[in-house]
Amino acid sequence: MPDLPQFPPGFRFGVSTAAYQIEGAVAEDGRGASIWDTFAHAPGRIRGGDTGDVACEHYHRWESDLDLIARLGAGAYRFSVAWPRIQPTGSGPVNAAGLDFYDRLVDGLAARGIDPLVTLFHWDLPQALQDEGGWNNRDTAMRFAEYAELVGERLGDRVKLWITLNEPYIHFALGHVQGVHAPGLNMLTDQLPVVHHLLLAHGLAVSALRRTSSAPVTLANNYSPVWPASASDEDQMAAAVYDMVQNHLFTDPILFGAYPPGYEFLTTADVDSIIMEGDLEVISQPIQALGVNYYNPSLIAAPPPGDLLPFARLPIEGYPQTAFDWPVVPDGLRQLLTGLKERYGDKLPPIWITESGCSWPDIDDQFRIDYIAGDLRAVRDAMDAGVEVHGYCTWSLLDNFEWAEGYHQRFGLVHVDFDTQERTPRRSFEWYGQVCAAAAPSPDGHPDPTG
Ligand code: GCO
Repeated sequence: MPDLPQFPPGFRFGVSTAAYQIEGAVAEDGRGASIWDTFAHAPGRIRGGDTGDVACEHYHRWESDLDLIARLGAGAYRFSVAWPRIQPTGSGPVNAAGLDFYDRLVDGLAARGIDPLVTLFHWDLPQALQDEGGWNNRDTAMRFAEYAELVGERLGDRVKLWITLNEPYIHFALGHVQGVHAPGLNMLTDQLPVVHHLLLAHGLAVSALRRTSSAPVTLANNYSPVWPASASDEDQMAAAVYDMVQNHLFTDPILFGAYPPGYEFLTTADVDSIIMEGDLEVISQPIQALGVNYYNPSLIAAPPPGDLLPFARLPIEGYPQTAFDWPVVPDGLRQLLTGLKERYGDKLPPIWITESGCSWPDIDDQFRIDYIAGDLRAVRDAMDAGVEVHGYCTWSLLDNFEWAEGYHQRFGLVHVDFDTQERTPRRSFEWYGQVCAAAAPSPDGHPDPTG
């Protein structure tokens, strides 16, 4: 039995994936192109020239993959719906075959006693909407609400938790400023419309899901405790700016109904030409949980002279490193959870850890076992300090398409041979199965994800 602290009755253990990273079948059953199809096929964008065209062939192997989750004994499975399967051009009539796939998936989970946690947007925006400006265009938020309504109407009676957006900060920063993710833009000024329209899309989707489902709604941000490189004013200022953009920009408007101080640098225009009357009321509708994706802290210094960004990220030395060269700092998860509690107080809803995991290639992966155990202990420490946490989903069930790294980073409890599609459970799979088995059911026997 894993040497781990006890979690309260009803606490859920699960696994996370995302559509473009595992499904493949990118041109089947009416699916339209997404910005990730376009980006991955652009020369030089993805390590090794990899694409998500085939990935883990989950679209055709979903039943045996759900059997793997059931073998784990996981209580929850977080996956994402590919918008281009539901509406190939991001608007207009439903593509029935696409929605039918997720209908079967949700029924398959129910048949195995696994709660579906559904992410509506895990970065695969329909390319046709990007051609109209993407998130820089306010209309995209309206299209997202229509998409959310269609999915809510079909799946809303069985979904146990909705996640509107996955990591809007990462999608904004890496996709629209650094250009290393889709849509591959380098917007160095006037980024506020992208930020605001993502948040507005979240708010409009909350309204749509309220109309079509009784399940709780959240969104998942990638949070990172920010460590200033020194006590100098310059490093402290840079760290404060980074903390604002990564940790507060996509959370304050939702939980406080206001942007964090200092956000104005994201535009040269009058903010009232972007933030319309009533928008913040839509964005700040109550959510019933907050999704937290955690990987590591951020060590921040003032940028070198002439650098375009107002901060510089430094490597964190002195900690074990994953195969992705990310530092392993489990206490960073405790720091960020207690930090969220300190900042948001009684406005902070219960937390779901929607992602936590590491890139590690070995089948005999004690490294991954130790990683997950460390994060679980950090979660327990935060709960003992008063933070309400209702579940933990590790990233990921399967090795999969790791964005700009292609298939060179392996995050799965299960190894995937991408030449044969053979799945091989790692040692961490068996270990995590024991963690799931130790989960105490809630008094009513079938715990609600929000507890
Ligand atoms: C993210 C995404 C996942 C990644 C995982 C490892 O957090 O970037 O949600 O799709 O694959 O986090 O980077």
